[in-house]
Amino acid sequence: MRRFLALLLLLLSAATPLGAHAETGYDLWLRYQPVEDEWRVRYAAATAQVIAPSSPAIDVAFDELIRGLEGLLGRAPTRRDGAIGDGAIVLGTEKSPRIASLGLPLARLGNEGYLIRSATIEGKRVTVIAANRDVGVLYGVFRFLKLIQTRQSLDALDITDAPKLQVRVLNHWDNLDRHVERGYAGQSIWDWQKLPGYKDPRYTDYARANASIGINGTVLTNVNANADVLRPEWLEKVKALAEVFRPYGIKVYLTARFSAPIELGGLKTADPLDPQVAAWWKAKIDEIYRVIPDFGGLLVKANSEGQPGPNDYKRTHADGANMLADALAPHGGTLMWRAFVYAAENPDDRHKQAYTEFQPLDGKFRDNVLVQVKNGAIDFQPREPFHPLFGAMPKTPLMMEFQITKEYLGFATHLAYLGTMWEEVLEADTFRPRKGSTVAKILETPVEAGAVTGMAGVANIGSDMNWTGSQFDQANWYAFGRFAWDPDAQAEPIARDWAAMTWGGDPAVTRPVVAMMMGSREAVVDYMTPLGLGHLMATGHHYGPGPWVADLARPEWNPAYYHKADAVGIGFDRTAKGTNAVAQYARPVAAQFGDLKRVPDALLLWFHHVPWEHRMRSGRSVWEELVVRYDRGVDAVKAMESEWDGLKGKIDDRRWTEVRDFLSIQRQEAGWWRDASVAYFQSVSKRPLPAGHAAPAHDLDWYKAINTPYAPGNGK
Ligand code: GCW
Repeated sequence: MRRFLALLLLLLSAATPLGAHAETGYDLWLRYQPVEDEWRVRYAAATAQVIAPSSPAIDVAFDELIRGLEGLLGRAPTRRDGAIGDGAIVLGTEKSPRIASLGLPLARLGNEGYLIRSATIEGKRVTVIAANRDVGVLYGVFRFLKLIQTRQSLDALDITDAPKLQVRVLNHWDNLDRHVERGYAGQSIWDWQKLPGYKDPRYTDYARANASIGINGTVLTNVNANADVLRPEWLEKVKALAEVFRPYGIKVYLTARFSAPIELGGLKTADPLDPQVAAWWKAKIDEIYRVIPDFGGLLVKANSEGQPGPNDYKRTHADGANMLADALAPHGGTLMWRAFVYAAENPDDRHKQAYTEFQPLDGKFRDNVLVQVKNGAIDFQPREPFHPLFGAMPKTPLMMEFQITKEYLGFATHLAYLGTMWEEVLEADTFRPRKGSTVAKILETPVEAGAVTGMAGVANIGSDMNWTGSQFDQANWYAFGRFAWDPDAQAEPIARDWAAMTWGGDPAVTRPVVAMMMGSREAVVDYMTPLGLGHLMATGHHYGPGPWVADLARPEWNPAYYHKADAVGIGFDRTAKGTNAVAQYARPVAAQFGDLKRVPDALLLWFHHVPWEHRMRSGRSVWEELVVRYDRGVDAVKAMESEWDGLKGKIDDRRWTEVRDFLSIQRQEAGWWRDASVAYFQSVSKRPLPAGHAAPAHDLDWYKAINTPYAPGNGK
């Protein structure tokens, strides 16, 4: 009986909100599993103590510290105020006299930075986590817990950190019916039907996860959504979410459909220069701020892929953005205006259209506008060169838009760590205005003192138990937060942190996990779009290969538009002999990309059309190299599979099995991409496969006949 009771107790004690889902992945990187005995001894002194006056952010920081210590160390002695104890982890701001008396260099930490320092207060050895604002203390607590999660020493700590960008937001492409455009992790986590009455505890865990990586804003709705979220009854729902997120330093933002004055306001026009239109928006925005006083602002997709916008009235993007920005400005709100535009009527290379349209508007946007630019000029492909707008609008705040959800990198099942892709873009040198002006530097450097900076990530979050559709896709959410905090960060240490927090501290596990992650994106590039190819996926849902597609209404929707393969050669000529898109880059960059001898292999076919016999650096022809790369990609997935097999028993069974099964799906789909692409390109090149490379399993028609109308995430 005793035994039974003990067992029951054990089971019950595991049934805490996060623990209940232990090892399904629900806990993300905040698992707080017990450290090994030797570390428990080393961390023995740690005691949570808060000396800051209670506030929503301080309270959640303290709760998190206790939760973390309890999980990691199996105990969490706590104190509130009173005498300082030995080993105390002291949380506070300058408002706490005992913190102020330490004379810490808090000033340069700004509103969100923090400091973690070993110190002595009242003769006791303590760890101070201090900040100017309460939210900084919360960020500091997460960083402190990470030290334990990644088994660092807690002695002689001297850490200061502050975000390099101000606006660090997720963009949810979530519609009000809970369909997530390009979502592969179930439905939207926003259960609008039950809001505002019921606030799912999951919203709190969402906020915790985001705060742990420094994300401070979330755009709740899809850039393609209708205007309904701006109706009063919906704003009440948004308010309920804002209340949950507020203690975690997270502001809510919404998308604004440009035609809302017509659809909601009954006006005849949405012309941004029409006074009635501006008045309607002003009233609407005032209304939003009455409901949500710290509302973050609006995000707009205009005149892109059928969305309404100022061009409909022969006005510029600046006219549209400024009208909304003016209404937001009195409330301190920010307007994010997307530069992802290309027009059906415009026959010019799609690569050039955003630059052509936006660059001349440099300096014409209000101060509270952030122009949101995708990392590349086409559309979140597995590899694209950096967008030529970075560095080309020195008077306009530009924010980065990355896509965390893997629309073009294998949906949820393919293991593809995007940290390496983002690092590649962020460290790219724009040479604007000079050498060393990396994309990261451009994002970080305000265009004038006090100007706004930011980064957005299209979320991969949904209602799936594991949040992101797969265990490894959590790493992409995590890495996005880290890069938004510090665009100069490196993918590998981020992967190491994530792996240790997510899979446990055993190096026999983390080493292979990190190795898999670091090579994973290149594997996807190889089996989908090697050598600078891009946009070769099937139509609509974008699931699987479709390089043969050439019959869609708009030219730039067709894969054939991008690869331009014919009997003679392959690739898109964007040099001066072709569309001259290279000229949109600074001269040294254009010179490199535009020169067949200097362009990196990885971008060859992005910028050049070459004959099939073109010699690569490897000595192979481009045709042979293509096949070699496709096979290399498939082989890399097989290698990941065997690496993962070796981890059986070293990690919990449920997550291990899920990853194993996903890798097997990935291997099959990588093979599908390889075979279909090789079959197609061979039908065009009419060349034999290089020796040692197998013929596709089926003929081309077989691949063309594959039809998957219910693949998830399609737009509506
Ligand atoms: O990548 C494309 C997607 C669309 C998306 C669009 C955009 C939200 O296929 O689903 O729409 O980009 O970024 O606006």
